[in-house]
Parts: sequence; C-alpha cells; structure tokens
Amino acid sequence: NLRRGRIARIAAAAAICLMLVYALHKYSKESESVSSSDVHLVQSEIVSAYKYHADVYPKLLNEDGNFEPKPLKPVVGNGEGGQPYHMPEIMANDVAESESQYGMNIAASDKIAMNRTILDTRMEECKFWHYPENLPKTSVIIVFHNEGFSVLMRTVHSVFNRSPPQFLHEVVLVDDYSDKDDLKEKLDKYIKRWNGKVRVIRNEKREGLIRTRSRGASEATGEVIVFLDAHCEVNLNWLPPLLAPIYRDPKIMTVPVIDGIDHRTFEYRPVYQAGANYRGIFEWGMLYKENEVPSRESKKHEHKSEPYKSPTHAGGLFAMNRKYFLELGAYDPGLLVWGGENFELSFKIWQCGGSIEWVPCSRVGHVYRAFMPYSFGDLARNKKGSLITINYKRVIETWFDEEHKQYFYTREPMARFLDMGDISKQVELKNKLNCKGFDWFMKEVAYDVYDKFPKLPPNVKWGMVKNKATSACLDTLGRGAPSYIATSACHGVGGNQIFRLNSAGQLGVGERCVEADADSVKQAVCRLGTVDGPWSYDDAESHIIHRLHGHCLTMHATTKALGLRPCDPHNLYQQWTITHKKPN
Ligand code: LR7
Ligand code: MN
Repeated sequence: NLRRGRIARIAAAAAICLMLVYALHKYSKESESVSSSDVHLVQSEIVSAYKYHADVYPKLLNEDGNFEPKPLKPVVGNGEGGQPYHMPEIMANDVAESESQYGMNIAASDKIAMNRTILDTRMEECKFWHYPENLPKTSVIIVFHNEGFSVLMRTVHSVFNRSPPQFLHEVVLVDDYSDKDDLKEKLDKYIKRWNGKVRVIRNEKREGLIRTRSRGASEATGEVIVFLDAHCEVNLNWLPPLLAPIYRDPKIMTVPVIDGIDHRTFEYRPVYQAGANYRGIFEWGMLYKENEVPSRESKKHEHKSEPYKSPTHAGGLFAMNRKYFLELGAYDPGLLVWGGENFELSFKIWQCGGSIEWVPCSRVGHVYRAFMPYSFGDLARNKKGSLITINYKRVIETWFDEEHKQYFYTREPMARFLDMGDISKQVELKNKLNCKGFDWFMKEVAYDVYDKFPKLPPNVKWGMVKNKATSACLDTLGRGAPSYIATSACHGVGGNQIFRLNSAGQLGVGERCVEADADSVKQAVCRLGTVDGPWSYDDAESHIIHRLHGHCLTMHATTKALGLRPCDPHNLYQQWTITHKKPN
C-alpha cells in the first residue's frame, strides 16, 4: 500500500512536470571507467576479471555468526530502539514546516540521536550465518538533493555503526545541486569526523538521481558499490549478507529487504514480518509491485533466510560489483531524474547474463514520505506528458519484445505519443552483450507477473469519456482507490481522464478498475489476476452498458451524480463518447 500510494502521487507530480533533453553522458573520469561503447563482455572474461568464488558459500552454523554484533544495552532517549518519537504539541509549527519542506518531520529527526538504536527486524536464523572472511571492500554511495541534514547524516552514522570496518572502503555522498545552506560548509565540516572515509562530490547542475548515481559509481573506488537513499538507517549486520553472493558471483546484484521509517515519528518498523519473503515484479503500466516469492523459487532454498532470485527491485537500495555496473553501461544516461531506472538495470542484468537476489538477512530502513518534496526543475522543461512514462518507454522499447510492448501500450496508451529520444546506444549495448530476449526473461525469471497481471486484451476504446448532455468528462481527480469517480471539464491532457475499455469488458483507469451500482461509480483495485469486466460499449446508442441488469452508465440530470440506470435511448445523460486526441 505504501508503494501504491507513493507511485500514484509521484505519477500525479510527474504529470505537471516537464523536462529538458540532455546530451548523452560518458564515463570519462578515470582509466578504470568504461563507456558503454567500449563494452564487450563474455562469460569467461567476467569470471576471470572479477574472481569467481563458487567454492565459498556462507554457512549456517549452530553458533553466533562471525560478523554478528554483540547485543547492545537498551538506550533511553527519543526514538531509541526505533520507537516513535512524538513531538510536543508546542512544536506543531516546526513539524508542519518540516513536513511541507522535506516531506518528513526533520524537526523530530533533529531531536533523535544520530547513533540511535533501532529494531532488529531480521529472522532469528540470520544471527547464525557465517560469511567468508575476505568479502570485497565496499563504497557506499548516497545521492541527495535538498535532504534534511540530520536524516542524511544519520544514514551515514548507521553505516559506520553497523558495518564491519574492514569491508567499508568509503562513503561517497553525491550532492545533486542542493541549495540548502546546511548541506554546504556545515556538511563538509561534519564529515571530517570520519577522517576522509566520507567524501562529498557535487554536481555543477541538477542531474536527477539516475545520472547522479551513475556519477557516484564512476567516482567510487571500492570493489563493490552499495547505493542507499539519503534517508535510510541500515540494520544490524546488514552488509556481509549483501556482499557474500557478489563474492561468490560478481554478476549478482543483491538487494536488502526494506523496512519502513515513519516520516512523522521516525518509528522503525518492518514492512514485511521476518520470514515473509517477497520479491519485486511490475504491472504492465510499469508500476513497481511486490509479490510473495512463488514456490518455483522458494523450493530451491532450504532456509527462509537464504537469498532468493527476484525479477526486479524498488530502485534505491542495492549492492553490485562496481566494474560490472559500469560495464553494463551504468544507467541509461537518457533516463531523466526519477523512475524506471530500477527496471532498466534489472532487465539489463537478467537478460545479459547476471541475476538479482533479495537478501532476507540484510535489512535497511527507508523513510517513506507523504509526497515528493522536490520538483524536477529544469530537467523537465519542454517535455509534453509525463517524464516518468517517457523513462518507461525508453526501457520497454529497449528491453521488451513486440508482444510485451503491446501490453504496456494497452495499459498506458498515451505513451505511444511521447518522445523518448534516441535509444540506439542502448540497443547497441544489448546486441553487443548478446543479451537474451524478453520472452526468455518472462518465462524463466518473471513468470509470477502473469499470475497477478495476466496478458492484457486489446482496448476497444480508450480516451476521455465525455457525456453528451453536459460535455463533462469522467475524472478520478487523482484520488487514490477506492474512491468515487467524478466528472469535470474535459481537458484533453490525459492523466486522470483517460479510461480504457478492453475486449474482455474491463473498464480501467490507470491501474484501477471501474465498478458501479445504481448509485455510485467507483475506481477500485482490480481483482488481481483478472483482466475481464462487466462493461461494453454500444456504438449505435453511445451507451456504456454494465452487465448487471443491462443498465447504462448515467449522469443524474440535476445532482450530476453517476450511477447505473435502465437504458433509455432518449436520455442524453446516458450517452458517452470515448475518444482521445493526439497531444500536440
Ligand atoms: O533529482 C533528484 N536528485 C537526487 O539526488 C531527486 C532525488 N535525488 C535523491 C534523493 O535525495 C534520494 O536520496 O535520490 C534519492 C532517491 O529519491 P527519492 O527518495 O525521492 O525516491 P523514492 O524513495 O521516492 O523512490 C524510489 O524510486 C526512485 C526512482 O525510481 C529511486 O530509485 C529511489 O531510490 C527509490 N527508493 C527506494 O527504492 C526505497 C524504497 C521505496 C520503495 C518502493
Ligand atoms: Mn527514498
């Protein structure tokens, strides 16, 4: 739910944001860096280039794990133990100000110790794993744009407090052109306490998180890179379990299980209870989803605490061999600011011979914000439509096959009109690395997507649903589901007024389904695993008919409320057109 809400809000924010086209960016920094054009990799080169340790596996022994920290004495104080901290009422103004500026309660964070203790959310079993002693050294890369100082610094403190020092090569902070004063000299001064192990590099202009991460990777010097968002707290012994699979096979990306940190109280709590294993998938509009690990995967593992394969990941938090990341071309430099980069990297890894593992024993807390506090700024100027959808289009046009592309365009029909820029470099890379097709990926890796989001029947109609009597259009008004559907002036921009009727009778809006009875018309979560529905369109009468009693979608003449009524060929309030126009 957190994630669904997040995506909906981001999509809404993106709809009003525009962007700027960018020159393709190259990794020309150090001799070690590679640009996507000089990449050529075959399995045997990878193996020798990165040392392959197939013989060394972690072991689950009946004694404390070799990197398991000694239990800490309970500490008393605000937010200690991951408990919620409630600000005194007298601070209400500061709280409101923080929430509106940062999307989180920085005033509360300021009152919580940088080194606070949190809740151990791991499975009990995790405390008994023994990992190889010579795991690779790690650069932790944290990109940030106008984050709250105390939250950013607590992220760094948690890394130092909970990582074995011998594996922590450095922490690289990459400032994506923040303009807040406390992120300048105050920050430079603060990080001196870590004696050069933490450094900050700054973008000359706003690049967005995707390019900023690629920059961090090319400037880092550790063997492995770990990305974290700037509002995280890593949990006990989080690092060795992330490094062990990469040590065994450098073409594995590892992903910690993400816990939640409340944006108001900084309460640390699991999103998933220990032992409940989920993995990353997607629906056809490319909204990120999580699904219980299917038995085809879970039966391969003896223990629930073992890493398991996942088709994709949420985006922010993962570990990877640095050279491997760069040889895959880092992120597609044509992706803008935010969104879709998680899929791009995931498809690239899987289809080009690597894999992704989620690691139940590695837990990292992340602050889920109420809304996105920053704008996409200049990066979004002059772009018609949604920047995030443009990113998705680049990714699916590069990595999907023809069949699966159709499902994306069925679910997100406006995307056909969006200008995604040049993807020839990406396609070239895919050919050069001899990557497998998307049908292989769906069959062998992401097979559980179909259980939740079956292949989509084509749309028979899509666009604005306009009432003939009033000339108003159906509109979700950007509300979350479930909620009543309203009507408003037709705007032609798309977004909340784009509805789709498919050949199996499902009337959808975004990822939601339209449901109705006599007195209400709502958008609701579609029944997972289904793509059919009760609706049909009668071209002769311009009626939208519900199977229930064969009644018609009707707008009440006086109250303007929507509902189902017996069909009447003379009632203009029951006549609808469903059309779209091409954006200019
Ligand atoms: O222009 C920007 N420049 C930046 O440097 C915008 C953001 N950033 C920084 C920002 O300060 C933060 O540290 O980039 C990082 C991620 O941005 P968020 O925190 O606004 O992103 P998010 O947590 O809302 O969204 C998720 O999806 C993103 C885009 O696809 C990124 O991949 C985020 O890292 C990702 N977050 C997670 O995966 C954490 C779990 C949440 C979920 C699901
Ligand atoms: Mn985040």
